[in-house]
Amino acid sequence: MSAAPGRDPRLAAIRGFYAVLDRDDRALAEVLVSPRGAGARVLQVRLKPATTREILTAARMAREITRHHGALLVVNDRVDLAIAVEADAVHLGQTDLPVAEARALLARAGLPALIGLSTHDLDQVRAACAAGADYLGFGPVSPTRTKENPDKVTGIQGLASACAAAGTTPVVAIGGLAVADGPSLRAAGAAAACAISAVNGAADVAAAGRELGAPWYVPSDPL
Ligand code: 3NM
Repeated sequence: MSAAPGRDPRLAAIRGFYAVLDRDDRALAEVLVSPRGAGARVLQVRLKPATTREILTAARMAREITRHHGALLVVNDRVDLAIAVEADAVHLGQTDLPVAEARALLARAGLPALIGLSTHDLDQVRAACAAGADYLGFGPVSPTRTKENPDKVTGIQGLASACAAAGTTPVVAIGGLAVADGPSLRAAGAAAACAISAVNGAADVAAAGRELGAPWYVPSDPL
């Protein structure tokens, strides 16, 4: 987990609990990224279904909160909205803009945002790395009801193979994860873990997020 030469320092935030804001809810955003809450270092805005205006409003609010807490703001799917709110990263799916086109648009807008790409099998992992994605999502590791038409479940072995294939590119495990899954996900080589329903739907969101991310922050582990 040591930093590779030339690695973008912003990628240090892709570690432990990767939080998703799935509704326009300021209190939820605050508890996800506050160090007194779940303590996520990264927050992705992913509202589905939602209008462009609704996503923009939530992303502006999340920009304010992530800036206050020094966390990374990621906008899902939408390069235009990432530019509008000056996000730190945009997260793309397999059917969204290709990495090169997204990178070119961001450069033209003067926003050197990171680009994350969702992957679901080893071929996609290799292609994403070749295309220059800064980090990868990989899943669904377990069955999920949050995503429409999810890909085939990869299991923890599939995740381990993906992390090996990704090399130094950080991999965020996603899909049907429980808050107790952190140790096995970390052992498989994931840099971070994203759970939406298990954290955002928990009675104690702060405790759930902290539990998921804790294995990446054991005291003996150098950052
Ligand atoms: N992407 P939950 S699975 C947004 O496989 C998303 O790429 C996935 O939600 C993928 O933690 C997923 O509630 C949903 O299962 C994750």
